[in-house]
Amino acid sequence: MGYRVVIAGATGNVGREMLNILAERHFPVDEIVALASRKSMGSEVSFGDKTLKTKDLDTFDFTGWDMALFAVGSEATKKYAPKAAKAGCVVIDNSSLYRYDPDIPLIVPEVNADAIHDYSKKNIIANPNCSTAQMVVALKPLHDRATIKRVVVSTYQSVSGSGKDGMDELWDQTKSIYNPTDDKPAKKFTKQIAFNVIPHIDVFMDSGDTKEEWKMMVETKKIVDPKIKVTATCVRVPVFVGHAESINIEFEEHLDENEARDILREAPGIMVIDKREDGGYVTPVECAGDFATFISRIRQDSTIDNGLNLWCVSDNLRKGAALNAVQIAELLGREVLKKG
Ligand code: 2RA
Repeated sequence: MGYRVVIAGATGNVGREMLNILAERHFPVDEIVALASRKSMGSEVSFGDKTLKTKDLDTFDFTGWDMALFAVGSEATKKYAPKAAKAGCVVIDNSSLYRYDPDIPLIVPEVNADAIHDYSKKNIIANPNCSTAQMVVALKPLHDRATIKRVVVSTYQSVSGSGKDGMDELWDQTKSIYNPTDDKPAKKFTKQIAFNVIPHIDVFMDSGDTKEEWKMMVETKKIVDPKIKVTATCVRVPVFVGHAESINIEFEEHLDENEARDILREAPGIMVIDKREDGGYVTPVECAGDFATFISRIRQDSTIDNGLNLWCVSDNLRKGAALNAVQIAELLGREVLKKG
């Protein structure tokens, strides 16, 4: 016996990946339904070798459904997630709406799986921001060994993080560069993204940080350890899929780079590709479609006591969103609902 699963937002980048990954990982599904907004209702999405016709999220009755994976953005989540939760359907939400609610667990299964037992307070579980998810997978095993004091991270985030419109803008703008009569000015992004990088993701806050940078700081504290200090600079780059991060870590005690490499090699969800030679590292185009969080360029930071640098790359639609949500669903099934 399996689960009755709802995918809300099934026609978006993340919703489609949720369906792909549920099928790839043979999640025990008795029945699955794909929901979309009224304007996308009736469109077809794939679930393994099946085709699902999307139904209307607005009128859907969640009663009798075990879990609902939401990828609809904060506004629609606010309207429909409480309705699902009240009907007894556990919500796993990819938006940022509930991540900072003290009564709602924010989970990366490789890092804080035990938090799954807190789901029952509101029948909602939050999925972290994509740039946070891959980073905390790398931080956790190192924190357990040498206690992290401070993290300085610069991100190189692909356009798929901003949705299909962002991907279309990169594609169209790149083509127009070679065809000046077909000028494609910035719309989705604040400036040209083709052959350019933009140090601005989400909105600016009074501190001068962007909300994306704030999310990395706050979510790392909630998922790993509230004592860890994080400062981030989040940058949009002309890559379709795959976020990359340059991470500088300061520990309470010394951690040798070779021991760090061995720890990461053994850690869940991580693939270490780290050779000091041409091509001995991972780049975003190689991570797209993969489940792993890739770590390269592991090396001591000799400018501070107990410092380490590393390079972290992962598919932002997978570990950064859909895969993490499916892993939470697997955890919920294994530890709580116990069907399947
Ligand atoms: C981005 N992390 O990359 C944000 C939301 N997915 O745009």
